Amino acid sequence: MTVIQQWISTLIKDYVSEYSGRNGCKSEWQEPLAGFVNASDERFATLKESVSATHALPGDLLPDARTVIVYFIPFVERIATSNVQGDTCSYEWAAAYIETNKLIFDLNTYLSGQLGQKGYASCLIPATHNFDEVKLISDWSHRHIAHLAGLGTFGLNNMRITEKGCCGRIGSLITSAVVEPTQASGQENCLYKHEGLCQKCISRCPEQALTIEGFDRHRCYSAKCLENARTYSQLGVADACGKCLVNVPCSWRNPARGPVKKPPNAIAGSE
Ligand code: B12
Ligand code: SF4
Ligand code: SF4
Repeated sequence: MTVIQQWISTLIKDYVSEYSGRNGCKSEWQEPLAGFVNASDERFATLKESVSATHALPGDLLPDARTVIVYFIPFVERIATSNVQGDTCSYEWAAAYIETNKLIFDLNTYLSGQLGQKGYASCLIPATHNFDEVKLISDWSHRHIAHLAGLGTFGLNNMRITEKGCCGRIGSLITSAVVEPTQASGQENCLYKHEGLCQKCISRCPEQALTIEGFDRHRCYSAKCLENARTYSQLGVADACGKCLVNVPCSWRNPARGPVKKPPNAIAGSE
């Protein structure tokens, strides 16, 4: 890791580790992962085809853009475990959705301030709700930015599966600071894409919005996310679900790395 990569990664880790408990925030997170992509990387142009013709380039949002910082903030396991049972998303998952969106906004504001003290400009991007409500597509896809930075790989459940799994949220920030880009490992992390196995995410979807043939984003949104938003309206806009992320092999780790080694005193068959 270079000095500036290390500096930014540490700012992100320290900020996230100290966030829980502030202003009544009850959610907790594991240590985040960060990646970097050169703002003039030619692959940004491909997002106008793979995401939408109106997908922004970094320079559209920050004229002096040099780097896009992207990070993945994993939830602690209890938040995902709470969302395993039933078809309605758990209270903890809904609250973590809202609190992590706020965390991403606050973290980006903090990073922008730290970069500003060194003379660099930044452009803040929200975690979500920056999408077209008819097409359900955003002009800034954090997942695709993570793809360009080599942070995780796309799973069958559409999530970025990182070395710390997929149960968490992604944020990004454009800056005029020059930071060396990070690279993909070259390995598929999803067991289905890696070796044609698993498909557990598909069987967990209560609405059959996620199938082996594809993903029906409108069904996911109207049948589940908006229903959950109504259930938890007292929390804010919790248009979330996440059943296809929890209790699956990629929830917490990169499953393509092989089975988890049991500690020496583990009881056989206790999993
Ligand atoms: C609009 C939106 C939605 C819509 C539509 C989702 C969709 N898949 O299109 C709705 C409301 C339905 C939704 C639902 C959910 N969302 Co949402 N959503 C977004 C939002 C705002 C924009 C996504 C977008 O524009 N997608 C555009 C389409 C075209 O791209 P895509 O969805 O990523 O699909 C692509 C991949 O599948 C890709 N792909 C597959 N394999 C490969 C391989 C390669 C090599 C490449 C290049 C691409 C690729 O191809 C598709 C087209 O390009 C982002 C935040 C943001 N601004 O980025 C969050 C976001 C994607 N959502 C997120 C989450 C967690 C969810 C939910 C679990 C809800 C929840 N929080 O409980 C569900 C999951 C549904 C699912 N299984 O996909 C997270 C994902 C985190 C992660 N680990 O990856 C994001 C990034 C929010 C965040 N800040 O963390 N979401
Ligand atoms: S549950 Fe299995 S098939 Fe689905 S995304 Fe995770 S590893 Fe891939
Ligand atoms: S978020 Fe819920 S409704 Fe949407 S695809 Fe996943 S399990 Fe299905």
